[in-house]
Amino acid sequence: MERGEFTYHEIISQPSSWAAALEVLKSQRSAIVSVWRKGYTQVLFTGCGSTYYLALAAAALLQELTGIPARGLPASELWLYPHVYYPRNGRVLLIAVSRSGETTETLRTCQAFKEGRYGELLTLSCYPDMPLAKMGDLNLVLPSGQEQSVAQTRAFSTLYLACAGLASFWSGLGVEVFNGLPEAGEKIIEAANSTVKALGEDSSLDRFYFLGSGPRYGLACEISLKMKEMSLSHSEPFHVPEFRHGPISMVTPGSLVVGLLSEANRAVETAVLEDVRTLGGRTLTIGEGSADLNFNSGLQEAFRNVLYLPVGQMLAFARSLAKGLNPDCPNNLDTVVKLK
Ligand code: F1P
Repeated sequence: MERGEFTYHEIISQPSSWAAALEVLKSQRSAIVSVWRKGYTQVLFTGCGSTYYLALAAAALLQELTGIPARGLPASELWLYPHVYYPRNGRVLLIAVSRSGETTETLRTCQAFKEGRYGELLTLSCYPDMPLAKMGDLNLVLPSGQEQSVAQTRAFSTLYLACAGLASFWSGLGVEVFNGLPEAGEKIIEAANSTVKALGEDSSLDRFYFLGSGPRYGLACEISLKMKEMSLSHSEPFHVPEFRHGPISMVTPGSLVVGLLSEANRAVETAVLEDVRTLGGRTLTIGEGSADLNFNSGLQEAFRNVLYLPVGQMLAFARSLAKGLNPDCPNNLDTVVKLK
């Protein structure tokens, strides 16, 4: 078997996995809408590792679209410090996300949430027979996200897309906001291939920074995690303008700063990347319209965010192979973290 065979297949098959996820959303629409009718003072998304970063991205998107306060938190925080995070009054919607559906911290958080009667629990996972998929008031299962690799790629983007689907339903929209997304995914995977391969194989690069603001910050965190897990490289995520407030000191000719550009704040964000180039650092910009890698999707910003993911995953994958590693099996990491 080739190094990275599973991960490669999981990365390039994402668009069809997204199409399958959209079908699940369509079929569950009325159940999803009725969960929201109960009314919440606070929505909390939770998960561990990749799915924690997903929680950050999904919470930002949900609040942007619905106006209801939403936060993303690691499951361990909610499990160990519930009083720091649950409001004293009002009803909470907890949305627990897990590829495996069996990560201990996530399960313990959900159990304690139910026992504490804080509100409703919605779960999203990829395996119907795992414990998480039986715990919620509503359980959404996205089998197309299932994976053989340890590091999440297809699972992350598919579960994230499902969360974006919740946000679209709960803001009164339908799945048609995602029309053309799988096709746009195929296009960006094809268009980004040679650029990310060349950067991934460039041994003069020794540090990577991923910048994303608003609903893109959690995605920048996830891409940075891919770089660590798959390629054992120094990598950090930041909100875009935050990069100037200290991290910019680290810029050298061996730095690659990747900008997940927005539409509304494009000028502010590209100025940060210009500063990096002035200091001799390298940059790569991704977004709709003028960017090194242009999605050219025609989709609304809130519903095309998932397109940043394959580009970052492919960069990490190329770097991993170039370093002689196996992207399918990151060092010291298991597919699921189970505590005794
Ligand atoms: C999340 C997790 C991550 C880890 C790796 C494997 O599990 O364990 O913490 O970084 O990507 O997955 P899950 O609860 O989403 O299955």
